[in-house]
Amino acid sequence: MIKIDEITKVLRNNNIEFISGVPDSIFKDLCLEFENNFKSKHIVAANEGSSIGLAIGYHLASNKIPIVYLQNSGLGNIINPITSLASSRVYKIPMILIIGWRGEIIRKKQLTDEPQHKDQGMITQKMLETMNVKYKILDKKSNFKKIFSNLKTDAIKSSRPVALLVRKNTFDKPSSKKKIIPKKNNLFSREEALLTLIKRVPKKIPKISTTGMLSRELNEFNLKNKLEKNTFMCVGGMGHAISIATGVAFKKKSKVLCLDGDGAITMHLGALSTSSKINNIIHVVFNNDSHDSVGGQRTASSGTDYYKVAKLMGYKYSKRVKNKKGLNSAIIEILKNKHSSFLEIICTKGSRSNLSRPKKSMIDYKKMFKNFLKYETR
Ligand SMILES: Cc1ncc(C[n+]2csc(CCOP(=O)(O)OP(=O)(O)O)c2C)c(N)n1
Repeated sequence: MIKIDEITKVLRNNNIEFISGVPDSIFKDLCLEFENNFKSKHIVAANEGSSIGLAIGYHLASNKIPIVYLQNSGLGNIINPITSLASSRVYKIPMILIIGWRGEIIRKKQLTDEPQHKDQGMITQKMLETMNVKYKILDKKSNFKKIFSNLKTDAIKSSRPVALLVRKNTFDKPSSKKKIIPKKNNLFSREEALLTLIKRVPKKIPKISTTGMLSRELNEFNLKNKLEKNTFMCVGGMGHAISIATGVAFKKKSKVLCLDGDGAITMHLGALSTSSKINNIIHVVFNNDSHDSVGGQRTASSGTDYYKVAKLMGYKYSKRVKNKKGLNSAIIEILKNKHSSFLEIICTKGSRSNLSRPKKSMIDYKKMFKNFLKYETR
């Protein structure tokens, strides 16, 4: 395995002074290392496309090579700024992308991974080739120093984005590990907050849950209570749960509940300008001040008062709660009111280590949900 310390040493020796991205579990320790030891050189972005914009700006101002890191799920978010700005037919901006390869293919075989990573894992190389981004695969046996130096030379010579495609289990743990987010005492965990809320929500209300652990926690509750049918888990498409909920609410008369994360809401914050106009939307954000599901790294919007932002973006009702009592009374108000509602729940990061994964096929979940919404299923 490649030691995290070796990566950071190589980056320092190559005078890398700009790193931006959205974290990924494949290199969670590396992201934490950027956070801890590259503080002034590191920007967590709202979404991966935004990282490309930041990198372009940095290059224009410094003539140096920026680094952008992302999970391959974020490739969709970077296509536009790469192909229409950084590409060799437009502004020719050199940069190095470090891409975590979920659903990776080894010797033409796909490794077992979650359903949302299967297609993306399969087309990742093709996407890079189509975007004219030269890439090298990095695994635990690679010589990082050599590969990085060659890629950097290539980025400079050809003046375009190049990439490192990183396999699972490539990186070792860092030698020193620091906690980056102070523990918030007396707050409930995301799961405790979720269970407190969900027990008060009538069963007839459709739920759309965000990408990551929250959906797994909800799925466990649903299984125990025979409620799987009223939930659509937004397992991929991070940041789009609220738009999906808005689409459902647009068609349905009942209230529709979106269970969101602070990282996810930040990724496509503009969607709130649409959702806030739909009266039957209940938008709940579990704010644990982190990308908890991929390692607990800070979000770009760390410290934001989401309930204030939501109000400014048009939600008629908007509140922040920090405990059971506040949450219980807010949900009673929300279920009574006739307008779009937003609730920010402050909670701690972390999840149970024995949390199960959804076991049915995504098609089965979809069919159940569509039946629940009283649509015909195919
Ligand atoms: C476009 C995209 N980028 C990155 C990821 C990887 N990813 C999955 S869950 C997650 C963190 C979500 O954070 P948040 O919404 O705050 O929820 P939490 O995990 O803290 O509950 C990330 C970054 C992804 N799935 N899709």
